[in-house]
Amino acid sequence: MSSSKPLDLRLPTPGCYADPERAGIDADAVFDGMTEHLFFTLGKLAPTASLHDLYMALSYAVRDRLMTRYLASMEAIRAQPQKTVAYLSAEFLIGPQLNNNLLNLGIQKEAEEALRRFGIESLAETLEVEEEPGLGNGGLGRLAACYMESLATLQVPAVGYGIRYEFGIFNQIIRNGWQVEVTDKWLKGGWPWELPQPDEACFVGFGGRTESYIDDKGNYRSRWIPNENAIGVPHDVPLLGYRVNSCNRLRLWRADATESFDFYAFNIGDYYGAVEEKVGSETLSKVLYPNDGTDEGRRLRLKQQHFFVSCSLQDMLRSLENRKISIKDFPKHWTVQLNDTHPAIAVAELMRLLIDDRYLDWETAWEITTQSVAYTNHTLLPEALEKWDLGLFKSLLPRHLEIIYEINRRFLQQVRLRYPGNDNILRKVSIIDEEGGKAIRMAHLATIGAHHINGVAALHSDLIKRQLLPEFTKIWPEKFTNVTNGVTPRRWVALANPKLADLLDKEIGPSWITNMELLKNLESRENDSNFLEEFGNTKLSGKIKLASYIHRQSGVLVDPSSMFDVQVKRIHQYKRQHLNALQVITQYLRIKNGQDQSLAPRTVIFGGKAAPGYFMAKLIIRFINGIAETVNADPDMDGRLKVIFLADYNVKLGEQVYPATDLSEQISTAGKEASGTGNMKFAMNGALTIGTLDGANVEIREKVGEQNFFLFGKTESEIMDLQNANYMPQSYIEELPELEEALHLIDLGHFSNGDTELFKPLTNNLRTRDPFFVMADFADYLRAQDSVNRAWIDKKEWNRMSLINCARSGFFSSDRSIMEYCNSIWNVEPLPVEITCDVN
Ligand code: 26Q
Repeated sequence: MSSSKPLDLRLPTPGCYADPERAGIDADAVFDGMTEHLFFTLGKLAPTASLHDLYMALSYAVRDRLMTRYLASMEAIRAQPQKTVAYLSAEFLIGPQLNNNLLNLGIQKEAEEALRRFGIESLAETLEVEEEPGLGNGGLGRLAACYMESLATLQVPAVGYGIRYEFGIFNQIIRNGWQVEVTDKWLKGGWPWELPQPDEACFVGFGGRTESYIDDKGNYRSRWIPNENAIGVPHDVPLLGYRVNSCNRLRLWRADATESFDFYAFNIGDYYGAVEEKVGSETLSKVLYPNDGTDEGRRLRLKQQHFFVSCSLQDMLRSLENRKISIKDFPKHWTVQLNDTHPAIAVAELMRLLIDDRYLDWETAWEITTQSVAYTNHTLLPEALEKWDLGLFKSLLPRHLEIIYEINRRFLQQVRLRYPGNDNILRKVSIIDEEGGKAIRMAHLATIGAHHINGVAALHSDLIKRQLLPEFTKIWPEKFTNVTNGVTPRRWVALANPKLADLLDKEIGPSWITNMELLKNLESRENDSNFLEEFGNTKLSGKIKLASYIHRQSGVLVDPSSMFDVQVKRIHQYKRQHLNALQVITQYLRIKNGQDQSLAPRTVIFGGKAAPGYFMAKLIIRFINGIAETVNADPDMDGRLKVIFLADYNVKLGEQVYPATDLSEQISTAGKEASGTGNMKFAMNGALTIGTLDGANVEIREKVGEQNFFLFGKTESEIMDLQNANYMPQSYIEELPELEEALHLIDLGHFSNGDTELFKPLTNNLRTRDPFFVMADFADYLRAQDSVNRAWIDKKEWNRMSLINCARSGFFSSDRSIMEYCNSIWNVEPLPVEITCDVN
């Protein structure tokens, strides 16, 4: 400590959990905290500390300042008989933590000052060294993170439960235009934000058999004798709300080997056998499955799901037992949200824990389960709907299978009473899929076990009812609802776009950050040229920053005054990055043919990862890079067109991209994108959208107004009609010479150094099957892009539309989404946390 004051060593008193000195939030206190951590925690001397050391020291100092709030929040939950949200998700894509915590604590300036005293000029360069934990694939994982942030900000008690993958989503590098996957070693430099809690570890079983027995009271019971097990060790990440004391817990389970089972093997000298089992159970939390959208049905994935779900439910039950609360009151204390079907095994596991371990009868257990569990669906794509092969499931979870059979038997009985003689409906709603090899449909298990099922945008929720689960909707219309996704303005505006945030503070006052509807007040300035220019300048400064990043990464110079036209998201055929890429080729051809008078100068930017086994998606990345190479090397394109593929798109890069975007590409085939959340981040940051009537685009367009949105493409029902008729992409190609020419040029090898075979799988697919109707939407997409070009000419008008997009994006704050979940699904209330001692 540089301060000469003695440490205040008062013992913790109620409401005051620590030495207030150590929780001080002025620059002096932060500096002292850093000094202490450098020395005692990191074993470093200030003069020789690296930037990474300083990042660690600052992070530890900030973490200290979370602790009072975190422990007070945990204590408030323990002491109050109030409901807590348990958000179960296989993915939490929380992104970098330091700046978020500084913002929410309100000490960005103080931290910057403290760093200055160590000779570091800017906070930004320190933030740069933080590794983000890539514990998710994309939208679903990031949504979980936005929701946890809003829950804390709204002071709603919540625990996020998930897996602490040792290796998160792979890092993407681009080699010769192809994606190459590299292991994500996010823990290698030490990650200061987690608190391991080995004393709260839980046991989980796998495999083995079940048996019946008669208990002391003469009742027939079943029990599970697993033949393999693992220990889940909680690693807790404190998640602080914005300028509140509420600091919730993200509890991520790491799998450890158990030793007890192997003492026998060990004793008889089978040392390697014992170690093998240890290695086996440790692989459980090793790696995140990188395929979003396709269900691979892999054994280890099912093990991961059961592992984290079982640990989490045991943890919830234990919390009641510790507080001497009756298990029957579980639904009064916990509301369990399933983030897609990945944690849907919870329905069977909660039943098992209640019946086999706590000896409740079936009816009571079922009542508890169905009053606690709710399910969010995130996809309609048939290939993404989770199904587990029955044999595989039985070999891993034999007792759960028995329970699922019983759930199904009772459910089908009800359905039979309601629809006598209708075997067709029974087949359709059964949890067991009897077609082909028998399989367990996890969406059916979740739907039957949940009190609410919601989709993530109005259109999507409607399609769930009409197409995905129509029979269930008839049976339980009241269960089905919508909660349109949202994103947190703290990360996606305040952190990502400080220039815009400053302007908003100045113009409408700082309350927008927790009340995004206030952005509406910007509309009064829509005709104020000076203000529009100022607003436009925040965008320009975002573009200058991104341009410099692009230059550093790829050596390509892009012009910040050109239109930044951006599509960042997972690479998937339904998201149609190839539609965008083809459009770029037509723009290129127009320039080549001297027909570029009305074209706006554009920098077209792509970013996103492809699932490693998804050939077409990887070929699309290669295709974009092929186009980029040709276009960027052509002097005719100078000042007119540039194409960039940003490698390794992740949360951190997203924070650079959203503020720098003029045009947001949201061009999925109608009916395929459940919601999208990037679309919201773009709009909040003032980008205009070119998009289809899909997912939340529909609502974005409604809110921002149709004049301020570039709409194109077939509607969901038109797509259905095409699908049901005999869709022939060739007929659309023949009608459009520009499209024909673009495809022809690709086949000539123009974007592949003369290789005429490279992109054949792509062009053949588009010419013959075109499963996502790229050809059917192409002409209308070109038309919409032409109106984008026209709109770009009038900068003031563009800025006005941009302002309106930002001003009307308030609905897409995750605070609004979370309030809807609280009121219409969870029935939970905020629990403000008081801290009595002075943490200044
Ligand atoms: C399933 C089984 C086996 C292996 C992997 C998976 C798996 C993993 C991740 C399946 C799907 C995902 C992720 C899906 C996802 O991110 N969906 C997106 O969710 C967003 C939040 O609701 C929506 O905005 C997007 O529209 C939706 O695509």
